Amino acid sequence: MTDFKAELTENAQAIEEELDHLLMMDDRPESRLVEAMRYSTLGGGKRVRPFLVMASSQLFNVARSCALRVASAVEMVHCYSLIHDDLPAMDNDDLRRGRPTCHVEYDEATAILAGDALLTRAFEVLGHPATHSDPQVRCDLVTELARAIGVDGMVGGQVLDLMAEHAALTIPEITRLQRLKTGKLIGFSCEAGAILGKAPEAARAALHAYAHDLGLSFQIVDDLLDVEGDAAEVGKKTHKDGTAGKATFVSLLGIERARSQANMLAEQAVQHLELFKEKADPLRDLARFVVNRRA
Ligand code: GRG
Repeated sequence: MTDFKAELTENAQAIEEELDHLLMMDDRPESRLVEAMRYSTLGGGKRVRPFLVMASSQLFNVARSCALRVASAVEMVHCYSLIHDDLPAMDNDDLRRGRPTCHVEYDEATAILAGDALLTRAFEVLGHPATHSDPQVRCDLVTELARAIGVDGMVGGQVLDLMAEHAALTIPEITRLQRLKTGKLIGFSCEAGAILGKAPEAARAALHAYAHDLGLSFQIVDDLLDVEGDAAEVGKKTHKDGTAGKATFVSLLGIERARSQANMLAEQAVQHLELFKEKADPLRDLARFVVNRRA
């Protein structure tokens, strides 16, 4: 696992450089907006989703420069979702990645616009010829990402999450909510390599199945960290779900069963990778990292 942590850090460094380049700031009247976009995107986060894009791309020998652009676009979308999720109208959080949230550091209007601009920049990056020489591949990337993060994906999941504050959800309902809210973007990250590499359908289906289990495992661990974690270590406010009276995997299953479910899902995720032999080792390590993480 120590070697894997080094690999994750190395990958995060490469993503940081690419994001720094893609979010370049020059001197113009709207620079404060770019500064807020950079504030919320650079210098933090585990970069799990970009790692998934890079690792899935390696399975199909995709050019590193292309994979880095897609990985960075995914991270921009993730950071947009964090900025908007932290706003007073949503979770009203003041701590993210160990620092003041975007609307606290800047102001609410700037935070809304920084999120909007990160989202649109992500699609601009995917549509650029440097991302892939084949326009059909670029079109597929754009369509699949849009599908993953719109009403049938992340934003739809967020709406269900807001509604959950006033409803007692069951396990199947929470599972569906989380599959949309976090699972779909994780799914796109895993399948991005197959899209870039024009992989056979069976390979893409295996990655889809891996992501399906990994995404849920990731979310259960997030719920566990909310209960067991310490804000200084996790980098965001903890004990939020209990305070809000929100039904989560942990509140419904209890800590022990939630943990064993997360472990079981991570191992199940790994089993979908057999087709790729040892080339998928980074994806296997990532699944094990996800269940053992402390932040
Ligand atoms: C507001 C459009 C909109 C969407 C919000 C994904 C999401 C939907 C909100 C993010 C807030 C949140 C706590 C989501 C649960 C998913 C999750 C565990 C996010 C944190 O992801 P990590 O752990 O964070 O990968 P880092 O900081 O490491 O990138």
